[in-house]
Amino acid sequence: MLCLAGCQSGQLQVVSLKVEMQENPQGVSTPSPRFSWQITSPGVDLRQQSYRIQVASSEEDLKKEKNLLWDSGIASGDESILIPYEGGKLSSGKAYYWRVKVATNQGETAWSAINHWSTALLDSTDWRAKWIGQDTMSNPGETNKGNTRLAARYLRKPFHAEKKVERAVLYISGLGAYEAYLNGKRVSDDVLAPTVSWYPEKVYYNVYDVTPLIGKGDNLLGVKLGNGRYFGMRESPTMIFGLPRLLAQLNIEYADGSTDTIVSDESWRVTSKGPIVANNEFDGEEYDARLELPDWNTAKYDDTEWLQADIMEAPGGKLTAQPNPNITVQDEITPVHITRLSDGRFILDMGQNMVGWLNINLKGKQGQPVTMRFAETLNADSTLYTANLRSAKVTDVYIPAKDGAFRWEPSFVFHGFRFVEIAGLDEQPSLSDFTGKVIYDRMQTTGRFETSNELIDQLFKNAYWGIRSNYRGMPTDCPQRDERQGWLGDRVTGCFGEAFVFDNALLYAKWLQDIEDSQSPEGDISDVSPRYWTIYDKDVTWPAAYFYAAKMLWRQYGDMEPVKRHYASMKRFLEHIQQVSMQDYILTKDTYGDWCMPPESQELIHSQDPSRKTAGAILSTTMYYSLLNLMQEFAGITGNQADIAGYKELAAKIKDAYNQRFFNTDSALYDNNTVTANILSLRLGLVPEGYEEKVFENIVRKTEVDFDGHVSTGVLGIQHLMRGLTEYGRVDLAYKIATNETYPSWGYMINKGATTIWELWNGDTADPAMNSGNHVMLLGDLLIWYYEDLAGIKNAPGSIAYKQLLMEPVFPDGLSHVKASYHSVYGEIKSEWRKEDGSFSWDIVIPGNTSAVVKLPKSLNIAQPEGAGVRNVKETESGIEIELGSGTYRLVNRG
Ligand code: RAM
Repeated sequence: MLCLAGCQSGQLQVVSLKVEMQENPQGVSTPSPRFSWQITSPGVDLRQQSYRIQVASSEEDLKKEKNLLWDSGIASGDESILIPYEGGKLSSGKAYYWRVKVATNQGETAWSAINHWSTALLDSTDWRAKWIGQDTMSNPGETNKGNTRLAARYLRKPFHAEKKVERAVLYISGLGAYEAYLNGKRVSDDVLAPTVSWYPEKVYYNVYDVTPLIGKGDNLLGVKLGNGRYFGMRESPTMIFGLPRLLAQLNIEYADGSTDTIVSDESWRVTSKGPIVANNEFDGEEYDARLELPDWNTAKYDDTEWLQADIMEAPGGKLTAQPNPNITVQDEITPVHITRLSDGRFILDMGQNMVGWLNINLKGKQGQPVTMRFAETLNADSTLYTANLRSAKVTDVYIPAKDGAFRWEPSFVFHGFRFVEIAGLDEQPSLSDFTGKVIYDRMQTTGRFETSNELIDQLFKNAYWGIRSNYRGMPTDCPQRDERQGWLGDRVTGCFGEAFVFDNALLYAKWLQDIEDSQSPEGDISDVSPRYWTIYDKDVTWPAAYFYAAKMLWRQYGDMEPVKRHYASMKRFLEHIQQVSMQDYILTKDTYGDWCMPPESQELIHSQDPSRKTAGAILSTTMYYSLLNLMQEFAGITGNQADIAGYKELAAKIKDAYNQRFFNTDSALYDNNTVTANILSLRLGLVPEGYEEKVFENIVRKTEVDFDGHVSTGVLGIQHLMRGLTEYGRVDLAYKIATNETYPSWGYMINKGATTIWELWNGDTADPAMNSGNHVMLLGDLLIWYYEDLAGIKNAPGSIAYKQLLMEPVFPDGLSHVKASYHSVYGEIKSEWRKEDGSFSWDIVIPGNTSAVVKLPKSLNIAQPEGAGVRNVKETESGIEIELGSGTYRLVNRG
């Protein structure tokens, strides 16, 4: 029986209002920002029939419906996400207010709460500030050679505000990273701002409403400047663009209508003789409290000892309002254990591999450095294991100015660590003296996942920590060693899985811009973008992330802009690769192979056994083929229909040539019959019709016989393994792989103490030269499988952003309970099933203004549902198919 309960609580209303996917954002630069909302209702099968949006430049005007900049009028239809503004031209640097109401099949809502956004500086002439800094390295040991070293810069500017302030907005960029203060108070809790970029092409600035921070009379704008990626960590291969620099403009509007502008220029004062004597993302931060500049960021400080600020050259890239949120402290954890080593040092165990820093509250001795070194694991003798950090020193130093208690945390560095070695303490500290600050881009956690299987749950937790560990204005490969780069290959398919757990829309949209900004004039994509390591290899499998992530943003969030914005650049890449890397319709260039597949010996990083390795041409040709298919879709949605035929034709020729070359029709084997070769051919659509089952049988045989039910793929094959096995009917094998505890498997990592995901299947035994404990690339399609297959939360064919769900869970033997939720752009989707002793129940929640087709197999003997919300029920050969409107439902089997 289908029981209907009240769905979302409360009355019919519009909630979760967003502009450009953010709540009340500051500094929006697009001329037609897009509005989104969700609708909740106590009733089921809620459908929006029309909406009406109003925009004004003040709340009063909006309430009185006076001087409206836009009144959409009653716009019929069920669209409720990313509706573009179509009103009068928006002015630069202004605040705007908006509200929306909708009509539904259950009545009309009241006007929503009033929300707002502000525009960025839309014309370059709005900027009057100059780039400033200190153009010399004036402290001992400072260098831009080798491992760089440089002290933080402190900059300040006093100003007066005699009149009542109506609105004050700070527009600011500081490269590599800044912290801004007004009258001693931080202007926001963002850290390591602004977001990273390819500086020669793009420089991001942030916008903060600082009205409440301005006082009557004397005021002080102060900024601390760190090195970040601008004064990079190494001379090579990471880059150094130049000494840190600041651009700041404070626009003040007074109540009497007059205005004032405070800009960075040569009237500012600067010093690099402050307490942060060194800050290097790889090596750590050194803080000498004896050099503190008390009250430097307030009006009362005397800066006569400071220097006049130098005018610095602009960094070159286009000054652009940052479209994505900054990094913030997103979580805090306390350590679980502390050990004293025989030499008096302490080892702190955070209980979790995390990324961020340690806030310490300790007792020190004047001038005696307290040194903290960070690492992911320990040696057998309980000392830190640092071999896998390569040249990264990952060490923070605090030098107390006096005897006694102090509290400190760094400003311009972060570390990837679980363990901290602390030296320089005379007293045993306690666990509560330490707080681990977990940092990543400000974003909502959108997914929860629990099952009856502990390992499946732990693996989800490891994935969750791994993903949040590697978001820092770009998705990075790792957070701990001297690398930390935006490697494309690691995210090709992973980005879809990540999007179930985190709202990563703005992060990925921004990263696609980094990728385009890093493109070579010929059209090649750098395997690392922003290209702090420039790698133009004319290959395919890593650049594929550019296309796949654009598709993810469209499918998962309904955001078509990235596809539109980058279509021309994607096309250029494909044409370039066709010219330089295609021979007889085979893509010949591949750099990394099926990277990090489990090697034959546990000490190896990469396999040397030809029978395990997949030929590069197989990887690049299958992936290129899939990009041509994606481009056909992209061409369709961007109005480039004329391109479709060309892509189709090329794809067909590639498919033919590929099968001629690599497919053996007698045995249905691809090349040397690796799981990766077969599964990519199958899942990416290259297998000749009629051979699919046979190719699949090879995958199963290889996995079961040669690898004893274990994974045999690297980063490429793993992108399709779990879904591929499930799609062709072997969910039991997929489940076995997901729950294996012996090598190679995710469970093996967990048994060896991993709290994140390793770079290598054999991360405990392999050479430390390339052996991070916190990578996400081996997750492949695991999280997609969790959500789409185990929980059955999936876009219906052709549906975008879960407007129409296809809910069809799979039920591997051994799993009796799954409880999953996902916050889609329309609202929270839930799926919780239980299958025990012949009884079955499934609780699902379908958000307002969406619908679902749910499918369950005949074997479950589901009771025919009825009632409101049930739009249609079909008994089919294979089971039952029910079409449901929004609401909360419970499906059970016939008793
Ligand atoms: C490693 C990186 C990354 C991978 C490249 C090819 O150095 O950590 O994960 O994409 O190599």
